[in-house]
Amino acid sequence: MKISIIGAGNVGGLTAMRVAQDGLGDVFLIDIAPGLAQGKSLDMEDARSLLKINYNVTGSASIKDTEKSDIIVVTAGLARKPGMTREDLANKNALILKDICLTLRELAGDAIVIIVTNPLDLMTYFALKKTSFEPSRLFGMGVSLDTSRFANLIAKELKISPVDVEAYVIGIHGEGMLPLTRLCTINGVALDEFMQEDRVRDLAKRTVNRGAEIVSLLGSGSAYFAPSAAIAALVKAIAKDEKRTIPVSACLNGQYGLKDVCLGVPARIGSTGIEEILELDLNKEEKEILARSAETLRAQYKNITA
Ligand code: NAI
Ligand code: 2OP
Repeated sequence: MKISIIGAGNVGGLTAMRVAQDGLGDVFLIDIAPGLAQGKSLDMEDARSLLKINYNVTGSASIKDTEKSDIIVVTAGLARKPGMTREDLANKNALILKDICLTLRELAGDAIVIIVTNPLDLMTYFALKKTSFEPSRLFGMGVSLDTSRFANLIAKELKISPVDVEAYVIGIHGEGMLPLTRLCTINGVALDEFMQEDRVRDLAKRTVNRGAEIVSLLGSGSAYFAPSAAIAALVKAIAKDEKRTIPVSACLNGQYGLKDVCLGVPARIGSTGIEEILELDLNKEEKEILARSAETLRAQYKNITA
């Protein structure tokens, strides 16, 4: 497997390390900043004898090195600063993505592409339009990170292992995300058996704000430990044809009553990318929130000038 990661910043660098250490394939780390990807890949190589793992990581400043990749992760672009929303990054990151997409279409037309650059759902849709890739082969990572954050907060509150929590977050990877509190379970038992409704609502709110909370604590840059873990899980599901259900930003085609918009929904992920988008049994209020999110994204997309 050839796995290319475009953008060797905080998220891309750590993703390269996780994917290499998991033995998922030969990793190509690419960044426009001279020396950055090469420097990080040499550093990662130097760890091989300590870790007793023989992985291959190649650093490059040329996007042409993505040629004939099986999987491509796009993390190139600006990260938000304190006080910024993800949407504030739209135009600048669209410009960066535009050139990358044209190259990918030319050199790696058979790859499965995971978009990470924010604002995630808008950039995923933008990349689909620019590459003309099949929607099953190009999708975004966002709500699996939010789901993991929600599970973590629930586990901490109940003083249990996060492994036993099944959380659900769908919709926009942004302020409009939809934590599905009524579907969350602990080892199959509904969350409301363990926690008062107002506590659950509070944790859902903290999940929505978690990215901003981390941005404001870091002072510069945004989260990368959990994001890179979420990306590595998707790469593994594809590389190992795991057929795992993982929420991703997918281009809907009638599911949830919506079409031609990228939104976070659970999907079965395997070697061909999205094998199926799963439709949760949403209530009227939840469906309305998703429909409003789709409208918001469509309006925001119209403002992208790249
Ligand atoms: P960073 O600033 O550490 O790294 C971004 C890298 O992209 C820089 O090294 C830069 O040189 C590189 N880059 C810019 N233009 C490029 C091009 N044309 N070709 C190759 N490389 C290029 O930022 P970080 O923290 O790694 O975040 C990257 C992006 O991922 C941001 O847009 C951020 O908002 C987003 N993000 C999304 C998450 C999600 O859940 N979807 C989670 C975390 C970050
Ligand atoms: C996050 O949620 C920056 O989108 C990224 O942390």
